[in-house]
Amino acid sequence: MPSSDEAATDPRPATATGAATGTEPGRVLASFGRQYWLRARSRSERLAVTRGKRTDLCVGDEVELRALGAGQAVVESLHARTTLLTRSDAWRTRLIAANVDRAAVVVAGEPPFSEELLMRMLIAIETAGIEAAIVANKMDRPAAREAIAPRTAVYRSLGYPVFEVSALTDPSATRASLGDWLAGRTTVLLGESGMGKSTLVNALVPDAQARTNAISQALGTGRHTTTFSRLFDVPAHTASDARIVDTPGFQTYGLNHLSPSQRLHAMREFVALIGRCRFNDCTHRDEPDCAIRSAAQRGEIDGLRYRLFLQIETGEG
Ligand SMILES: Nc1nc2c(ncn2[C@@H]2O[C@H](COP(=O)(O)OP(=O)(O)O)[C@@H](O)[C@H]2O)c(=O)[nH]1
Ligand SMILES: [Mg+2]
Ligand SMILES: [Zn+2]
Repeated sequence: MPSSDEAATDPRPATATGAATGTEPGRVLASFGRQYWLRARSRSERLAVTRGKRTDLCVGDEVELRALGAGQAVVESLHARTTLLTRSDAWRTRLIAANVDRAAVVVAGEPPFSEELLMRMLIAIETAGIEAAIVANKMDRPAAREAIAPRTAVYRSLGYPVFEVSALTDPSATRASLGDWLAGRTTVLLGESGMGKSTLVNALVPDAQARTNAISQALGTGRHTTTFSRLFDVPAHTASDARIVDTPGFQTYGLNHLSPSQRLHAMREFVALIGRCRFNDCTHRDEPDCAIRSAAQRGEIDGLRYRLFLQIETGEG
């Protein structure tokens, strides 16, 4: 656990705050390398650096910060996280967002979305103990709508909330559709580029662009304007007590940080079949009496998800 090192060597109790120590709680609203944009409990926002070159903080993290004046601060310690969403390859794990309750994956029929990427994201989200939903965007386009309908039906039948919206052409209906689900939570938005994630963020958070510009300015001209994740408050008239985290569009989503068993258990329709194969070490490809393959062949579980799962397992080795 990378985050525990510093806390363990910190003599102050984790709950120490205020005048005695000169620190106050804050939240990471955006992160870029070793620099963080924080909001203190006093609601002032400032740029912060970490001690000891630590880079293991991410958007959503709760920290203790010490103001240094001139809009600067130093992060003294990291509070325990309720959740942590990550992605990984064979070499490293990247932090996406901390302390989020929910995740919405934005998909659309035009351009066609990658269902393998959607599955990878859902597997990571659910294994992290985060509630998932799917936002099907561009419903104003009949062709996009038709292309996506059979697939969203599968996810609805698996129990995922599916919100059908047109973020560009009907932002007010989009806000009405998502408002209740967002209320009282912190939600991270994920999706491939081109699906309409920025359009959706702008529909939910009208000052998102202005706030992003302010952060870019604090960092120095034009840096990273579209490549960092940001946490925004959703206006109360759209959803009360709601926050969303916008993320850059991912073209890949590695699951190397999960075990094969974790990936298998995140396939909702597989769960009732696990342990029913003839062989304990069944890979669910071509072994005789594989309960999962048989269910796919009989049409009891979705064939495409079954095939894409095998493809994901091949990729993850
Ligand atoms: N027809 C239609 N186009 C949309 C909608 N939402 C976004 N788009 C368009 O899709 C393209 C990609 O949108 P953008 O928000 O930049 O996607 P991102 O890469 O996921 O952030 C842009 O040309 C948008 O105008 C929608 O609801 N309907
Ligand atoms: Mg975008
Ligand atoms: Zn099997």
